[in-house]
Amino acid sequence: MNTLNLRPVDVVEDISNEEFYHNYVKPRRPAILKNYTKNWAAIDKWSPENLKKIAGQHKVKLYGKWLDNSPTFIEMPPVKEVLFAEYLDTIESNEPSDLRIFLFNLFKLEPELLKDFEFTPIMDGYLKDFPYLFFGCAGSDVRMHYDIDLSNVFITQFHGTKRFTLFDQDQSKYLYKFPFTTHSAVDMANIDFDKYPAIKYAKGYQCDLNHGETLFMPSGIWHYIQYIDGSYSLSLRTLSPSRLGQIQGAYNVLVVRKLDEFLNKYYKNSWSDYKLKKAIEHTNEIIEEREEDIIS
Ligand SMILES: O=C(O)CCC(=O)C(=O)O
Ligand SMILES: [Fe+2]
Repeated sequence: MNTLNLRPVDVVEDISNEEFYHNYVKPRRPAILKNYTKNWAAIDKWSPENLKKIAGQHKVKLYGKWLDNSPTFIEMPPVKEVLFAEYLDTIESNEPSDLRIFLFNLFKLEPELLKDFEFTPIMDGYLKDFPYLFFGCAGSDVRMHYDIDLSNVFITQFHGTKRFTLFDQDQSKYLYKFPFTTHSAVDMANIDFDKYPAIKYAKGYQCDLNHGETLFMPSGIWHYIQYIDGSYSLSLRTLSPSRLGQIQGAYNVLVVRKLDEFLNKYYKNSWSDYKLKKAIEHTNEIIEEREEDIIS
């Protein structure tokens, strides 16, 4: 059957730091945290209206749909630049649009916003210089990837609902990863099961995240995100729990990504064709083996 194999994500009310570590961080299991934001003024304060008052005058770069570029290129050029207030109006209207802002460190421009949340002490190792905001209009989506630095992410939702489809790192073999990147070739909004048949073997999770809830995305977890409503999130990161993960994360950022950028620049189309061919070949080989095992 051409469907995804997805189960719900655990919903956690109150949990001690020890339990959180043993049940979620160490086994790399995602969780929706209901109380992560219990001391955050931001939950009531960061309405589109207030953000417009505080920061509406800044110019922001907007990005479109990833498939409008070559799917193997990870860097996307912005499609336009507008006033933040104007973009927030589009989000609030809930009109469908592909326009998004990502990795936005608004706190550098408006540092007083830092007072509205805390790095909730459920675990250690926060990367406090990198609190990022992500915005998207209703109907926009974020292509399936895992975060290159292999940090854990606490992503808190504001204003509307977002849908997350998640796969553990050990499911990578079914996910058509482009070599030298942490991105999948599959368009999850419209899955082509003929071209990407292995995806039906991947076991994952799906959940909706609503205003004030936080999703814990453990180090290395694949995520595909759909903005059901025009909305936004704050994502806080902590270092990968294992030393090996930290080294691998730094190596990915400093070596693998740079090499990919270099090859994109100098061998544009042939490098891109090679990555797409490898992504498909590699994953389809795995399912051929799997299907042979079932027959024999
Ligand atoms: O929510 C988004 O728009 C993207 C979030 C994401 O990929 C992340 O926090 O790692
Ligand atoms: Fe991500």
